[in-house]
Amino acid sequence: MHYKEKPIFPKNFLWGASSAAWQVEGAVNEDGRAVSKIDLNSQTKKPFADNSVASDHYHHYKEDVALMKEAGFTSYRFSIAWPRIFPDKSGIPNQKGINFYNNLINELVNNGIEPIVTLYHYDLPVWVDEEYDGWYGRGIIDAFEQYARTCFKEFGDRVKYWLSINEQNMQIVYGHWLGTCKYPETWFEDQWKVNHIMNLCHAKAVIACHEMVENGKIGPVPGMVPIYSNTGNPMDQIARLNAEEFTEKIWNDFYAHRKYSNFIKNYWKEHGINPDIHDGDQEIFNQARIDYFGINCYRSNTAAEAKLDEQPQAYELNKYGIKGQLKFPVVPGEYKLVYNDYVEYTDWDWEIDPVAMRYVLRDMWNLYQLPMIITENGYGAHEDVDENGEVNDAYRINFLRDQIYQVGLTIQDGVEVLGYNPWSFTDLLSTGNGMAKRYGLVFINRTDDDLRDLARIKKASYYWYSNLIKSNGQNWGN
Ligand code: BGP
Repeated sequence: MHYKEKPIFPKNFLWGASSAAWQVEGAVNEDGRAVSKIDLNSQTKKPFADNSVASDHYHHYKEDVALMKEAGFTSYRFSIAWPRIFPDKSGIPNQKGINFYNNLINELVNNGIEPIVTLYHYDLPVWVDEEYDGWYGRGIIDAFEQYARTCFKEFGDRVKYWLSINEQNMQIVYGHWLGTCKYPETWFEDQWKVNHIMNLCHAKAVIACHEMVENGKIGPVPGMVPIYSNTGNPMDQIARLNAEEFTEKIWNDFYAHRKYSNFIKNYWKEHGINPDIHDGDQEIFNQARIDYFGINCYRSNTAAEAKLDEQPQAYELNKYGIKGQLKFPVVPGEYKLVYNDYVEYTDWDWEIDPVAMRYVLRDMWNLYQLPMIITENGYGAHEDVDENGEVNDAYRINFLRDQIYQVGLTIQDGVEVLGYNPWSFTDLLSTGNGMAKRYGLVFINRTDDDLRDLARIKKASYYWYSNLIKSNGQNWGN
């Protein structure tokens, strides 16, 4: 639908930005924090980058919150590091870890910034991995519940917006890359057992939040990549639906309806997969009614038919930010992803597609009728300060302007969107590319190999975003 008037954002719209503990905090060995699996990954596996210092937010949090305040933020989405709260299996929480988050939360709240907190964003403590075989053993369910309950008890008086698990769908679909998969030879079947255990952890957190946090709201954070059909060919349409099911819809249907869909149950049957569902699991799911969805959305994908006799191709991510390196997957009989002639691509071959934002929000609303908060969206780029010590990221301003405008149009379409928190506030480590792929509104003066002085430098996009949000989405700039 076309509107004569420019979009109007609701009063109290949550304007902020987003981060995750392991990518921003650093201080991995400080104040009793234990080692997490993703530390080991980031410190040993190229092109991941060593997260020991990251953006050193652990030591700069006051300065960072002051910059948020100056920009006019009304929200900040971040994650708590499980290995800071429970560094070992003793069940005794680490007071120094709790103190850090108390300080951060107080700093935010005292500056009028609503904390939106993710419980789990990829930092699995090594002791959990060793004790319970990572996400493979049901022992993790109690450990996760204890961790979630501790967070609700310690922070629930001030934190009202909670998120359970970041991009569970991506942790399964890209299990090899994100470290969820421990035994590659059996992942085809194991992934559904692991997913079921993650679902139980999510559900336990949802139930505990409602029990313990007065006026608390909790939801999952799917990684959303809306999928278009490559052509009007009916088989491409079915491929589109298949791609959507296997990368996101299976998860979203589960969160919203609290039971497995016929689609996935039939798939398991067809492939002889037993996801190891125990008696009583469904009763737990029944109680886990979510309040909203966090939406991570950066890009779109385009699907086409993949015939049964086509050569399979695994997804190969673009590792170094040189265009053309990404290889889209081919799953014979289900779907393949293809390049889309109608959109531009970033250096990492991610589609630059603002309309995808409207598409995904409309689609999710039509399916589930639940409010949404955008918890990630952003533009990853190679960047450094120029000769004047500035970062003129005009491309990011264009990206954000177009994306936010589409959010506004979606609100005009009648969709309930509560906030916009792009990735990321400061530069931080990209999941796979360290500081080589920057997303921040604020530059962190370091590279992967040189820590420089870790100074915070506001990029052009910081000023632009600040003007927009201080006008509650009216001042779009030039
Ligand atoms: C999301 C993750 C984030 C973040 C972002 C950008 O999937 O939740 O942790 O890293 O993607 O991805 P990348 O850093 O690989 O560019």
